[in-house]
Amino acid sequence: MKQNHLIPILFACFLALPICAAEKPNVVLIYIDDLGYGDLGCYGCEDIPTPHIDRLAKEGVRCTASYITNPPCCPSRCSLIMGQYGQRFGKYGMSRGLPIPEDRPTMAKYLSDNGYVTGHIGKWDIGSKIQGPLQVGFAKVAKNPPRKTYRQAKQTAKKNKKGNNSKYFCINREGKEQWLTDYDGDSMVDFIATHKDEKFFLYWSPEAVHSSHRETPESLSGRTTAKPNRRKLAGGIVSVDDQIGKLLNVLEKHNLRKDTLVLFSSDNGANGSEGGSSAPYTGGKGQGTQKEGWVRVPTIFSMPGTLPQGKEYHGLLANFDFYSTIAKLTTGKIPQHCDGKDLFTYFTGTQPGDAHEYLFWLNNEPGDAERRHLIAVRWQDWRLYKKYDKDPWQLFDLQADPREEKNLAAKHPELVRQLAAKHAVWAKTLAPLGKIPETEKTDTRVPKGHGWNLAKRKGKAGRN
Ligand SMILES: [Ca+2]
Repeated sequence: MKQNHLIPILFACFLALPICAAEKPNVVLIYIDDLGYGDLGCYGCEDIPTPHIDRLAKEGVRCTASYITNPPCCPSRCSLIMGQYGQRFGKYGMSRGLPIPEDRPTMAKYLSDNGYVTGHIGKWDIGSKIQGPLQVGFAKVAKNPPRKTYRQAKQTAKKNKKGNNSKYFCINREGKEQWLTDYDGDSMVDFIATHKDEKFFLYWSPEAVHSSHRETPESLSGRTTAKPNRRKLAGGIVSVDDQIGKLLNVLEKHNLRKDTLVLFSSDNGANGSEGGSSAPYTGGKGQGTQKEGWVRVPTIFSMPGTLPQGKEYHGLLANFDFYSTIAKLTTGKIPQHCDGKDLFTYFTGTQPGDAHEYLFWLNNEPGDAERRHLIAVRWQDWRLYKKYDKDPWQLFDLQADPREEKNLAAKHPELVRQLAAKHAVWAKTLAPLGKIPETEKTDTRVPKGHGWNLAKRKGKAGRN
């Protein structure tokens, strides 16, 4: 019977799903600033509607143990773009201005060298002052639109000497005020419509939802049921969700949804001072930077037809896995310098268990804010951490105690010893603390205006 022959063929195809997919898919990487683990509908949030991000999860893989090993903004992004623990290139804390290495390709350069049109929209905060997006592998970057100017400093998002510029209202090409996140979404649509017939890699890393949200209009906040302490932030998250809606629309319009990996994540945990939530975990930005909520972030991979849909993946992974996963998907191989794994093999079940048996933290740069110091290990359900070298280790069972209220170090000394020993072995493989160059006068990071800035060298983005 023909039907009987068909079943094994279909089954074989299912097992080899990534191979059956488009040969060179597009990639849209979305990296939200300070978005907490508990602030999306698909992660249990009830007061902020996020239907489009929830749809990504429904049509993809929702990761429940996705980590930032190098918080906050700057180190997180450096680790992401290099596909490595930041300590592999001497980054042990914020260290803004520390160059990213040039002896190994950034994610953008790797994809550019493999025939991709590479574009960036939004906040950069990577590398030294002369390492802007156009210098490290992006072919085009959305210009930074002019911001609305307030007459009185007290109305601005930032009270500083530079003037009364808005953080979240820009002036668009038509001369009208527009919410910056919304403007970014239009830029995403423009990029995809322009490059729909090529293979593209788009990296959107908005200012959203970094503080301060004091300008958030009621037209956004009013769509939530959030309480006053998080109502402004909630409006900012609603706008992010709107842009995911635009993104899905433009992909569908050009029949690219199945040919495009959409990867959605956050650069570090929730900002408690804005009312951000790490639920069911505790901690986050500003206060609680030794706790789980500072480093565990929402992460969704969506690629219908290639990845399973509506799946939850509970294995340990980190943001440096994104590079390896994207490289494997687009080129079939992973650059040698990468610390990450091809997550698709775990999502599709080809590989069982955690993508990483252990994840490590060593964020103790002498010049960084001490409140962010963190030395830690994750293994299975366990979290071992301390703030300073001299401190005793604390051990928590995150499954039984997600709020980290019961230190079990005294109860499990052998486990503490084993995990600490693993950390010590890992730490020996790292580079020494990097030095930030003293003077670099040229700042090439964020061009001003509307439209796109292009890399100078035709056919080959970046400096080398
Ligand atoms: Ca951040």
